Amino acid sequence: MSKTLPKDFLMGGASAAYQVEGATKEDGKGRVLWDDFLEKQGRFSPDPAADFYHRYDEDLTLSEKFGVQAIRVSIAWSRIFPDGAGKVEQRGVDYYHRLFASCAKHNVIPFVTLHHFDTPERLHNEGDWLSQEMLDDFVEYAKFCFNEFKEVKYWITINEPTSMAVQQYTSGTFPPAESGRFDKTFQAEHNQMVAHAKIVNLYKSMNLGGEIGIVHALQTVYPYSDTPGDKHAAALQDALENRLYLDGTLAGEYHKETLSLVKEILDANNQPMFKYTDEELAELSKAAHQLDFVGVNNYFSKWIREYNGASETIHNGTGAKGTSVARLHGIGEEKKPDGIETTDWDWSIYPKGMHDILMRIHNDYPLVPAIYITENGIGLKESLPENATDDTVIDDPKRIDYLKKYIGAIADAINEGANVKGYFIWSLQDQFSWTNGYSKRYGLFFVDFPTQKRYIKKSAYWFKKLSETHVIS
Ligand code: BGP
Repeated sequence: MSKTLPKDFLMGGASAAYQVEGATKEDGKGRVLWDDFLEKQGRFSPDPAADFYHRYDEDLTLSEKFGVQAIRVSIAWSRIFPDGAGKVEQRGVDYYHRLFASCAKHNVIPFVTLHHFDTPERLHNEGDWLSQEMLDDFVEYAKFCFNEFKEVKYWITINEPTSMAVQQYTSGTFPPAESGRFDKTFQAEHNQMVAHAKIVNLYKSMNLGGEIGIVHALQTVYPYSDTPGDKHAAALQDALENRLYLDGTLAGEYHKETLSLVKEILDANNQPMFKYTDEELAELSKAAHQLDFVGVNNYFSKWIREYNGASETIHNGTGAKGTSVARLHGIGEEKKPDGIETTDWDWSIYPKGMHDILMRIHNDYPLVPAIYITENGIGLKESLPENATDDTVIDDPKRIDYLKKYIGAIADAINEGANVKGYFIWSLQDQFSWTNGYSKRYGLFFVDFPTQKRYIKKSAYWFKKLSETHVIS
């Protein structure tokens, strides 16, 4: 029998400003941490991305047609405050009002993220999430948005605080590209949680009648085997990537065992424990008690085994299968059990991981009222057939297969009690990928980047049917 989703389950598509808008130098937009980094790297440019800055109405027209009832967008902080704080750029403000009006016209609900990896350049240079100035300016920017964009009813404070911190300071794939600095990673994680909490508490005190949440990257971590060493290594990896965050934002307190795992990682690397104050902990607790929802981004799971060597990470940024390496000193190494299917970017395809992380939130973090899947999908190498016409439909059976399995796992978790209220596919249309450029496509809608023409993928038809029937078939 086919699995089904609840009748009021929301079907959405996800995006992020820097990955879709393009127009990075238009209408007074300020520079962000990526501009210089990508220019120096010389591999790919964030322009034109999906040219969403000019084509949002076209994409929202497609969304309405294909059963996409909600869309995740982010506001580019540097379009509103080009320098991170101070002078407001009215053209940026006007753009987002136009975007939200287009959402309303097409019956698409916007879920709006305030920070999706795109820190303004000046604040990044002053220490990014490690600087107090950044934290204060972020709260001010959020306050401005809440007062200005009253048409928005769903807010997300920060997208994937863990990925940001880990990629900035542990694996070095995001600017400033430092590696092995677990002390900076944990401090940046904590600081983001405090900023998030202050913003939740502020929003709730404003009584604007909307909802607010946070989005976490939660890759389920399993021990490679049942040995105590592998189990402990998995617990350490989980503390780095999931547990500290889940505790801080969903329970509003760091559990003793979580802190002891964090300290163990730092001790092994001769690095100091992150700093936190009682006042900050009180802020976290207050926010966790008022949070409306948590967003879960889950693509893959990890298996970790004991490892005692030096840190070494090789990021697969080209889609050359089998090239990823991740071994972290004081934690463990990634090793997939035989038989686990992977994408070209070595991401495991493991729907049970989605189910398990949802049940963990349901069981271990009872304060959370609701869960949305805010990102899930598969990156594929796709191209336009040579003889393509305007009506060409791109065949993407692997995506349909992936979605069926993962959304099926979500339906299972809902049946077991998890309050999952919606699903956003990553991504709505093909977009710019931070570390893979334009070769890793996730969209329901294919974007021919040179012409910016949109083509429909078969998965969009599949998605439309699911959105209309709520039957996964
Ligand atoms: C998430 C980010 C997204 C998006 C996605 C896919 O971590 O929130 O912004 O990029 O991952 O990642 P990638 O483009 O590296 O495949």
